[in-house]
Amino acid sequence: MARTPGKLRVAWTESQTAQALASNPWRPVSSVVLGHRLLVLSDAHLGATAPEVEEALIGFLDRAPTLGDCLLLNGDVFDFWFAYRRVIPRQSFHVAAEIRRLRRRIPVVMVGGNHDRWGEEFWERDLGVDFAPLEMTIEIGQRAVLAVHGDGLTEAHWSAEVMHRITRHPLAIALWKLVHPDLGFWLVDRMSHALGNTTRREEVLDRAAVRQREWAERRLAGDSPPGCVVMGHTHRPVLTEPTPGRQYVNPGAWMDGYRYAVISETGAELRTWT
Ligand SMILES: [Mn+2]
Repeated sequence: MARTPGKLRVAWTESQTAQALASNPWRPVSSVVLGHRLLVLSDAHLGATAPEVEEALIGFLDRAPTLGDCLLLNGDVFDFWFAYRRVIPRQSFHVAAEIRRLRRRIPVVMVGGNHDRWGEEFWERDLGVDFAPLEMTIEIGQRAVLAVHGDGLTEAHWSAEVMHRITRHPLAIALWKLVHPDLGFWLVDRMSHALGNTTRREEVLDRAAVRQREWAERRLAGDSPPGCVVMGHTHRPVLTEPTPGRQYVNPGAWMDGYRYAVISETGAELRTWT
């Protein structure tokens, strides 16, 4: 399936980060390297998961600078997130505040998932977090890392494709913005299965995970491949190296045992937070 190319290419050097934060803490800078030790997590589905999932994530964000030197939030951190003009979703407040606090210490970037793609300029303007709704390429040392949540690549059923087109359409997004947020969230609670990814059927997820890996391995074997492809969405932890030095990573879901990954210039590791 054809994909929109990455909206932005973000990176920092340490001194440029410091400089940018000193002159204007609201805008991140693009330059060369985001960091050398990238933390990746996705699929916390906050709002639909137990309070402990949020508490653990806040603990992780607080300690993140001791684990890595930059962070990628790779989609579906929130079970629903939508950028209204003047209000923000209440259930995301604590984690958003913690992300803001962390952003003062290390670079943070975010890619939208099928549950929280509608970030618009909120993350960048209010939190200093580079945000891309579909995919992003970042530099970790000399290594290009392609980050994509993974929805739209793995669903075999036509209805999922229709849903992806609707939820990504500018007109649908503009109309949704006119719905009162309390009503909007009430509606989402009732139709969240339609956003996809709520299936817990093991064999469906297994097949989706295989399609994701195949997609990633095609990207790694294609023209000007990245050094690493990272995805979430299927909640299946995976680490493969189809070509020496080129890896596909899925950290698995934060909501399933607080999983995350660490990607460096030369390797990647699957981890769990305790
Ligand atoms: Mn997802």
